[in-house]
Amino acid sequence: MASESGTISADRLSAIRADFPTLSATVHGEPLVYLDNAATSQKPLAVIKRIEDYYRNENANVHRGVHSLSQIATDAYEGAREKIAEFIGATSSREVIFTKGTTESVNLIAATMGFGQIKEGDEIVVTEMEHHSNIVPWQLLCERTGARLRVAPITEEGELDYNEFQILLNERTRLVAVVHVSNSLGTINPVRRIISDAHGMGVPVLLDGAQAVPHMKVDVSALDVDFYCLSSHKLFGPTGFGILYGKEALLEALPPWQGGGDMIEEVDFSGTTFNELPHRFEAGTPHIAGAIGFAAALEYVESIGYDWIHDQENDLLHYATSVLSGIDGLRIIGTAPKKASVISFLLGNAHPYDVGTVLDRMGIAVRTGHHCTQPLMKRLGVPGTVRASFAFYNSRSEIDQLAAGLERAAGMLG
Ligand code: C6P
Repeated sequence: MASESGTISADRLSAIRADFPTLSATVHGEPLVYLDNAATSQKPLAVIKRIEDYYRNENANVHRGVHSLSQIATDAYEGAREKIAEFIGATSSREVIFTKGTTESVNLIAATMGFGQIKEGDEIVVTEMEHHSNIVPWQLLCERTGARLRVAPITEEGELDYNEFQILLNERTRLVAVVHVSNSLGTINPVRRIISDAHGMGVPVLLDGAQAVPHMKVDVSALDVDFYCLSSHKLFGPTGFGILYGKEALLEALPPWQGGGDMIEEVDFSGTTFNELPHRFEAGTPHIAGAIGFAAALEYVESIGYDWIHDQENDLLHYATSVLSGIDGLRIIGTAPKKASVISFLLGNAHPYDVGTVLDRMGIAVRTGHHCTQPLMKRLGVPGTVRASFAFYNSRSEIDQLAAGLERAAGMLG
């Protein structure tokens, strides 16, 4: 059994783990070993309590009421937007659109660009390692407009083939839409270079940051990225809430998306005028508790610090890579030199689902299957993988338990 060594302080780790009630759960009578953080992260008490406090004491609709409670809710909700804008380095909270998550953020851009900005013959560049959320909205847009989806290939190791990516950029390219960190492989893409090369051709860049923000500090202004999409629930906040960041001028140039309350300035049967940013893209009663809970999650992450998160996860990634590589017949899928703390693998000829089921009986939660990246699985010639994804609250001893579970699964399934 490994001690919590390296950069990890055992005391700090156990204090942090105590912040997450679900980590004390049992599954099939065994202590939970939660290694499915890329699917969704666990929530700290600070977030749970903030949401409870909102519903107990501040619950009212926002932007609508003259009454005090509505103003309290509105202040908390718009205060959350300020917090989120500051956290991601946006120059103004007008650039922070609230959505249901990364999927809706990408769909918002794909749908609105389709009203005039993308035409027949235009091209959108993605990569082979995209999540379905960053493929299907562009396919729908291409079907609607006659534009073409171009796909930059990856190497066997799971890195972007940069030469091929550059070749795809041309005078027809209207947008580059790339995943910042691959959910299936952990690959960290060279997004600064991608943005600089795309901008050199006058092409805006959308980054799918769903798997980046849990692991690293992202500053959208420093990156000079045009659109950035993320989900609260992967960053220790509530589900059903996320962000579309967009440069103000680019958002201003897009038409409204969904129609309804809050996104309008004035409605008349002769025509409607629209609200200003960011509300123009936020029709209907929003996920108020989602925004407030997410702001609490960001404050929690700041209290831990991305430096510590990075050191801890780096330690876990390297430790797990070394321990899992020692298991007979285990093959790691995705070996890019720059990776976040995600390890996909196959165990001999065992089906990933069977491996996941055996691990679950031991209380170990991993994800199995195609991870919503079917084209990537086809490219790599695998039916799916087993994926262990680590957060800063995981420990080396949990990786030892995973390894022991895999040895047992190998014996049972092999
Ligand atoms: N990936 C996973 O287990 P939503 O569902 O909208 O919050 O996020 C979608 C999404 C988009 N891009 C990437 C890179 C993602 O990883 C995800 C969600 C989860 O890998 C669930 S499929």
